[in-house]
Amino acid sequence: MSLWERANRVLPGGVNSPVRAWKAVKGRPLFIRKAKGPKIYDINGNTYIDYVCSWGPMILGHAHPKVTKAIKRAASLGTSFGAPTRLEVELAEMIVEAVPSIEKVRMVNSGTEATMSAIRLARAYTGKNKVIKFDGCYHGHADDFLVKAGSGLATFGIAASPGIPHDLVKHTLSLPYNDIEAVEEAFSRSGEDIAAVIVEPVAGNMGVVLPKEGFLEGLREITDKYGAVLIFDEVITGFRIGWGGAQAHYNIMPDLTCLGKVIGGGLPVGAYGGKKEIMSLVAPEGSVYQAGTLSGNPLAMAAGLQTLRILKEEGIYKKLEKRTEELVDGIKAIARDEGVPLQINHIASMFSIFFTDEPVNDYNSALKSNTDLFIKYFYAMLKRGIYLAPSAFEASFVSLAHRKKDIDYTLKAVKESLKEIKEI
Ligand code: HOZ
Repeated sequence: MSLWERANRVLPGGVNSPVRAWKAVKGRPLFIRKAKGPKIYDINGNTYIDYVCSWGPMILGHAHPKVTKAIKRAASLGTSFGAPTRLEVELAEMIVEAVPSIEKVRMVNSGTEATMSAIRLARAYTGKNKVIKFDGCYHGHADDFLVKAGSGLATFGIAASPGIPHDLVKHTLSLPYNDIEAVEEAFSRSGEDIAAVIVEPVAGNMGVVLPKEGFLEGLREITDKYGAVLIFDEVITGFRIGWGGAQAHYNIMPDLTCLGKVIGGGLPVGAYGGKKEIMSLVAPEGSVYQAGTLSGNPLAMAAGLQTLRILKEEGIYKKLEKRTEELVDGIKAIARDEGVPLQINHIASMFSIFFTDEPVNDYNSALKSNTDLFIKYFYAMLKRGIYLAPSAFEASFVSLAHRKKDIDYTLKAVKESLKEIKEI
């Protein structure tokens, strides 16, 4: 019996997270044996240049020697104590120093925990109930957010997950991304009961979609006007699009920020933080309850801390951006030469290709892209040793371990793949 068959007998859909099952590309996932630098190796002896990067965390590349050493050292001292450690304080200090709007932070174990805790906190702080999110944004799998969500739900065309009480989801309003008039209108109708607006400041779960000029500014103004909490979900963008995340890049300060991925250096982690005034409501300083046996886990803290120490070095983000630009510009030029209409949305070291000739600014325009062509491209690239996310609605990530030769090799594969899919 194959490993995939065995997996399907004991794991729902054979996986522990839906997008991994390759349903959107109508295939079977690779089983990964190991990864090093920019490459992953499957159990059948194939090697790929990896642009999934574990869906974002591996910004330094896989198995970075310094991060591995930090994890080994932490593990040799014990893997979990359920008590305070120096490492968690140091990582929190680093986050507070880097992310401009965060004064206090609480470590959790995943992005989902971070966003669900941030919403509870926003409701407690404002005494209001409703939450505005945006179509195609994904904030983890807590009940409040699974309405017109991105990532796996976009991939599988699930509008909303069953199992969520209507009484709860009636408090979630999902509006079109980049549509500030829709937000104004929602506030003028129900502003007295809107606790929070949660947004990916750069959307990364319907593919990459950038905020239009004025959108994030508008959110800040409207939430200020109505006394609602503005939450930036920077689980993907935090320490990815720059040292201070999207908020530093766009210079818009949210009240609360959710983090994950990069701050754990490849280990399970999440965090939420923000203004002292709001964060002081979190137990035990305040009465908003949230807890976790493994929160602040020493291995995750050690990996995160070492990752951030490297990212803080002068010129690191510039280097990463330059490498990504080489790739993105190269793909654009090849697509032009080959006459394949596509859009590339790109910021720093994350990007997405949409097979469409229309700009992609929101969920609807993302859904209009040609997913059949994406599937062909996905397999054409895979055949040539390039591992992309198995969905048209996920971001690609470049790491510091991707060298010029990896980019050149990838561009050669893009050229051949675009030629090939044109002919099908
Ligand atoms: N929701 C993640 C991508 N946006 C997928 C995580 C995974 O399958 O590992």
